[in-house]
Amino acid sequence: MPLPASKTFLLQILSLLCVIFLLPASSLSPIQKRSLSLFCQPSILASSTIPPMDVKIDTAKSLFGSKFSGQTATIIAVAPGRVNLIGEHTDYTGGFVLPFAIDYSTVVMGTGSVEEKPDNQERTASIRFVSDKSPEEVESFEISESSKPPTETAWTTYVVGTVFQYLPDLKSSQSHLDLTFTIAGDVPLGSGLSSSASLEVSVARFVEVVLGDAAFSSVDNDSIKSPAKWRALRCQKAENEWCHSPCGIMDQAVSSAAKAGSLLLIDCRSLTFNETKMNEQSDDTPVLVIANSNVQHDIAGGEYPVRVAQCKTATEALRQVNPNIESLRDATPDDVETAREYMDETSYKRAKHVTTENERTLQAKEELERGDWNRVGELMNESHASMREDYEVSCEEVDVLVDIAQQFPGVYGSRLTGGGFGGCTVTLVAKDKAQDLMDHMQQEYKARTGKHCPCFETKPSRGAHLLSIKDHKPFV
Ligand code: GAF
Repeated sequence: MPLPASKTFLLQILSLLCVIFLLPASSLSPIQKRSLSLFCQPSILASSTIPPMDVKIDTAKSLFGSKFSGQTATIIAVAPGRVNLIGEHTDYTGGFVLPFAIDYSTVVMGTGSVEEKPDNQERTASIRFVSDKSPEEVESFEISESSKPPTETAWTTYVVGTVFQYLPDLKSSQSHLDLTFTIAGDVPLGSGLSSSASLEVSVARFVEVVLGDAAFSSVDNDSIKSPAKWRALRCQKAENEWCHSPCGIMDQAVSSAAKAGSLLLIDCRSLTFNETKMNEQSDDTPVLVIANSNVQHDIAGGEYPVRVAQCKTATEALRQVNPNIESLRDATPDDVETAREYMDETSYKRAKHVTTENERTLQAKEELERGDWNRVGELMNESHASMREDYEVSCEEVDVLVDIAQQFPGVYGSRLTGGGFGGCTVTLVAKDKAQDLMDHMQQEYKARTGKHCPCFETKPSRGAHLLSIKDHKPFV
């Protein structure tokens, strides 16, 4: 599904408008992100206050009314973006991560049905949708089980690739899935807060409602017990295979499975989730502040796939000292030292980051529950140093943000969050110092880089869920 030139031009104009009017564009593709940077340096991609859910719902509703006037929307599915507290670049080697969902999210509203078509030779789907980022454009796709991913990824590929994953659930080769929906989102684009996972997971949750009992019927019985896990796997597959992005499972897993008030320790090999609450017994429970460097991050291109490959090379070297090491998840920092003579310097540094980061992540979970904020902060600082020195996924602006935060009184720890090469930082700070910190970061960051850094305070929010079409309240 390559984009025609006229459409690409239109998308560039829309991307530019997103920047000008400060609208975060949660559902734009890496191609659109690149188009955007052709026009100008991204300035402000996130606002300091998170727009209320009602704004997204109203947008989705009025779009549905104007574009699909003959139909009635019956389903509202929501999926959030995420912040990772610690455990970075460990998911694609089966390690541990400790993210949480945030209030920035994507809403999918619409209707759908499953029909039997006697002439069908294979399972098929018709998908019609409109996004608030390109409200004039009704996107329309016909897919079947034999559809192939496009060579060039457009933002629509995240949607179509996700729907494709659900085709095997249709009862027979005569079955046809029909979907009509609108998308409204506010996860800031390219800021490392998982706008793409939020889009995929919200679409997935929507499709599951249309499929009803048939959802996940093609997987196995276990899927009924843990739909969140299978949803995450399917969304990751959509991103890996359809969008050519070799991401791990973290973003889709937390967007799919997070519980309000909890961080989620995810074992990315077994895909088991362990809810982790910050100890709230004492008055001194700190808060989490996110700061956006406004440097664009893009995991489909660039260095991310290089890191994935480097981890494989390091694993091969580690196998020479221990053949039982299947991935970096199986190795300890001591193993890495032992195998150092079989590795080049780059492989050594990558393996050192991943193995120490896994240990830091497990420890951070314990300390969060215990309420040892100083130790959590130290682990965050160590994690950032490791990402900067050994994994080399930070950048100058992010280092400046982290430096400003780490020096501020009341801050326990600060680090880059997400894929890196730009994006956001997460800072653990005393509650009564959070506002001062945000003011100080904005001022200092501007002085040191000339850039603006939108900041917001956040708390762990809930993962994918459905809202009632009547009163927009969540179904339990
Ligand atoms: C991106 C990827 F999508 C995740 O899978 C993860 O690897 C993260 O970068 C780094 O921890 O968000």
